[in-house]
Amino acid sequence: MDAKLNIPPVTAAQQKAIIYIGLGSNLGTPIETVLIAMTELAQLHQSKRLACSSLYRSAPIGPGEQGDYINAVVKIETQLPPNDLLSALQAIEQRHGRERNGRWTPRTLDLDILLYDQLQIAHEHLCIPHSHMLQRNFVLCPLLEIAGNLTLPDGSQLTDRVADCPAGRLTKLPNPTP
Ligand code: A4P
Ligand code: MG
Repeated sequence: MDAKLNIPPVTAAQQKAIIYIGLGSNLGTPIETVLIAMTELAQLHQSKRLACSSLYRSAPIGPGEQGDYINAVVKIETQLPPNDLLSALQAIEQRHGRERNGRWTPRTLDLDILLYDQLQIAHEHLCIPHSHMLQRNFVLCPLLEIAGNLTLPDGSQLTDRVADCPAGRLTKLPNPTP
């Protein structure tokens, strides 16, 4: 049992999981930040980056006046268990000067675990699949780009979820990603 999160170890140490990480930034230099974070995700311990989506510019969801977000999704094969993965992602966020000033406030970098194989976790500090992903086209569209035929842990098809997702201003950018 993981002492910090009280989550049972879902993968044996050597077992490989396919995971999807959502990246978001709307403070500082978001395009550069997301591109650098994609490189840093390629260097995660016991992991191999398999694919990066395009960058997307999206309308901000959150309180007050905020700049547009840059969003993307990265596919990774990892042997890190979910709690270690979360810690590693938070360390990357911190290196990018992430400050936590309240829910959905502007941020230099947000890294969310969207999916971890077919795992479902509902814990105060770790919820997988990520709580709001099915309502967000800035998550589902980049995910569809790199995982077209994906079946979600609830048995639904990603393509159906994209069709049902509320519309929101979203533009795919021409910038090349790694
Ligand atoms: N946490 C729980 N589950 C996860 C998970 N699957 N992945 C916990 C990562 N973290 C997870 O996160 C708060 C806590 O969530 C963490 O301590 C972790 O234990 P946070 O990054 O400090 O705060 P937050 O991101 O403001 O909260 P939340 O509710 O995760 O927000 P979201 O859902 O990440 O939304 N608009 C656009 N256009 N694009 C965006 O990317 N992002 C947000 C943030 C709001 N509006 C946006 C975007
Ligand atoms: Mg978050």
